[in-house]
Amino acid sequence: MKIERLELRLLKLPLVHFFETSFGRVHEKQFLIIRVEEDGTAGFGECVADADPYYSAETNETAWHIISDFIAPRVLGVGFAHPKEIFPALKAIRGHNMAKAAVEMAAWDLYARQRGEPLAAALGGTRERIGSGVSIGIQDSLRDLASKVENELAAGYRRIKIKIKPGWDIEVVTSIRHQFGAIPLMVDANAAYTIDDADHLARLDAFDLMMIEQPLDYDDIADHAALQRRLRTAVCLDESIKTVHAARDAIAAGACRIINIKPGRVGGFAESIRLHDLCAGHGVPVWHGGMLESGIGRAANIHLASLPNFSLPGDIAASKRYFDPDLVDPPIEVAADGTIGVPTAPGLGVTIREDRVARATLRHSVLSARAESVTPLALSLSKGEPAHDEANHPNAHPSTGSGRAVST
Ligand code: OSB
Ligand code: MG
Repeated sequence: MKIERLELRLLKLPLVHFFETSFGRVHEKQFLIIRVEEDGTAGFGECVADADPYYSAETNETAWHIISDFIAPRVLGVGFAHPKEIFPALKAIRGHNMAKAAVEMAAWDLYARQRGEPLAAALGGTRERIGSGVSIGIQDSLRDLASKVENELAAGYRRIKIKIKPGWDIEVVTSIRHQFGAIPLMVDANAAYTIDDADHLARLDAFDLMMIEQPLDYDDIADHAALQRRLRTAVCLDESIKTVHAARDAIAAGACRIINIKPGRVGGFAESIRLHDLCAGHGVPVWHGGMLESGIGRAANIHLASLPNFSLPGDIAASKRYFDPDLVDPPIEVAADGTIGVPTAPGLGVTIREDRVARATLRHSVLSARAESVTPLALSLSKGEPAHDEANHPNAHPSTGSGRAVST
């Protein structure tokens, strides 16, 4: 596989419903879509960075910069026998896992399409359907929350996750348990507490939750270990697991009993598979997280979640909860039994509606490795001078780490 052309787009889509976590409320989603191409076949990847650095340090702007200036020059025109070679080829770039993942996952899609097989087959997936859960944001009232929970249970979802924060926690869980009984229920705090809240969080033990996700700070393994010793409820880590090493350390420290895998957070599919296998080897169940992805990222998540140790329902829900219309045809749907079928067509296995992608685009840039498209501007590049791409972004300045990427 040799990527000849890499296209970046910044998109904006309104959310069907606002989504609120402990770090704020969002009404729309801005995100990057990466398209890679070889011999007329394209692969797509969605970047899960946000407009702001709240869930993670990365943003759309940092991802745009890192992909244009550092990742593209290391993949364009380079022969890879397999997409798992891409993450190691980016080792010189520290961090920026979401930027790396967007390109790496697009390359996996391209690879699978070239082989004519679904992404799940390339990744080593073993199930035909995945269990689906929902993540319900913080609401304006307990009544609003109850009506959402009721709708999602009626739709068949296999577990309900509710977002909590100080002031929206014990009372909320009490009321949901009271109204809905023994439903599969968990909470996600997005790092809103400190170890000083351990007594308070221990009150959640009374409610038989499946787990409490990321209660403490995003880089704090030691305090999560102290908290897990204190709780009967399983701790699940999300934000803290940015690398396979972090997972190894968290498991060794007893900081969690469950891990949430988001390929964007760990640098792509190859690292996700390593993380999945590490957890399987330690008897730690995993589930697939979500980042309010469009159908492009959502389809990718479904393929990954078909691997065997994804034994708990994940945050991969139907398109219509997020975007109307979504960017893919058919939209992602959940069956009455709370499962989603893994697409069987090549690659992501969904049709990307490039018309809708184009309509949602705020900014667009194309980088190319093809010698025949070298223009006078691009020629100056090979002499090591700064280049410009076709971005209408004043700060866009894709240079050529290796002198390989040239603008078309
Ligand atoms: O913590 O899992 C999270 C969304 C954005 C950022 C972080 C998280 C989430 C979700 C939503 O919980 C999951 C989804 O439905 O995509
Ligand atoms: Mg989370």
